[in-house]
Amino acid sequence: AQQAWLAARRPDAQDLIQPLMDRLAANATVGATPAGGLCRLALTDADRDARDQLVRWMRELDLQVQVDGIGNIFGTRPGRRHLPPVMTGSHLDTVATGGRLDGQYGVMAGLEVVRWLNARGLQTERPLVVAAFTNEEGVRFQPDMMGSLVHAGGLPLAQALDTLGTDGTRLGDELRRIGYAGALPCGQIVPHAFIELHIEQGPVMEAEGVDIGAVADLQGISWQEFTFIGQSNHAGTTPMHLRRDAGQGAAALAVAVRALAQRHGAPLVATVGALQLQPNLINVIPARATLTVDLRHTDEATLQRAEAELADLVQQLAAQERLEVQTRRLARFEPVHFDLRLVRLIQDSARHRGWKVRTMTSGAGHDAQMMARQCPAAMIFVPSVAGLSHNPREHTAPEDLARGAAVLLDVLLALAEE
Ligand code: HGY
Ligand code: MN
Ligand code: MN
Ligand code: MN
Repeated sequence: AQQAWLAARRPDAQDLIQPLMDRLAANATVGATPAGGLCRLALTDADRDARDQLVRWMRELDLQVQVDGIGNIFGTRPGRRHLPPVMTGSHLDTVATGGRLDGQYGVMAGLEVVRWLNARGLQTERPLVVAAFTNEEGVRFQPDMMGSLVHAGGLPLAQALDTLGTDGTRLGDELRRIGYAGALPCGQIVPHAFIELHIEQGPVMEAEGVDIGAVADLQGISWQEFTFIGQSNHAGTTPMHLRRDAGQGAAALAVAVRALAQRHGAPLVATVGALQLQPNLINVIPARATLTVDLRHTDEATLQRAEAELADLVQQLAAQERLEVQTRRLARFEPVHFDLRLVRLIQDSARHRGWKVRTMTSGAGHDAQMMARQCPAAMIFVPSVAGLSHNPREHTAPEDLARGAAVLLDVLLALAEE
């Protein structure tokens, strides 16, 4: 029955291109950067403006809008029956040097599915929900995927609200300041299934000429911050053997982190993304050095081993440079395996449309990995040009964006009829 229902209704991807591109272009006017990307750190004014625009669009589409205690926004399209809804969604916040598609694409495509159904007066058995989760990127407030993590019960709301940002602000205060401390209890909406549409943000699909990625799993993520503490001193008068140079500790660790990743080999990836020296002056030996290490791997035991090796390295370097060292864990998520039945629905839709589909592992973290704690979940990927993301030059061809939206529509409708 489902297949027949689907076959009778599926739109050509072409039908979706223009409205989707128009919606993405309108969305990209909020928090736009001179480089042509987006800068919408969670709970800033730019994030607020994007949220306000989304709520306006949801209301225009006759969706019932609800906001929960961590600021997650849900737009519900009623179904014929009061059943657990089929949910799709992603995030509106970005890294400071973000592109126009990361997160945005999944939310805007969800709105386009609703618009397509409204235009045809089609009602699904189950309600449909489009979601925008708070603070997926975790740049200003850690951990990342925070809104969906609280929704899925992985982080108590009170603890999340007390999180202090890298700018010293308290998350709960910022949420209230922008007007998105909502009344809906977190986790109240329990979906029948969750599907997230996202750009790959990596080079694999483009290299292999793949149209649709059916994401079956997502690698584990470890975020830590290390602070080396030495002694600031005069750069000219202090002999090398008398120094306690925090900067040397941090620089040595950054080099050692890459060697650790090379020793383990793919798919382990390791990144020193942030590094601050204090007092950061040309003629003063650094007293303190703070750096972050992002480790990821598809296998939990290997990720744990890499973390243990990193901990040993940090201790060795601190001893060698006669430094103290403090460690702060900022996020830790185990690898996630998505629901194979949903993965197959994605594959079926792509194949039925004659497109090349590949089963994939996600290198990036996504809200779907948190939703997988609450209900069956899976992701649809489309290719990223040159594999670029977290970069204003992030780009995906409109035809590819439309293909992803068409597969999303197929899968959501199939799930909404069961
Ligand atoms: O870091 C990540 O992978 C996610 O985009 N926050
Ligand atoms: Mn994203
Ligand atoms: Mn991202
Ligand atoms: Mn992400």
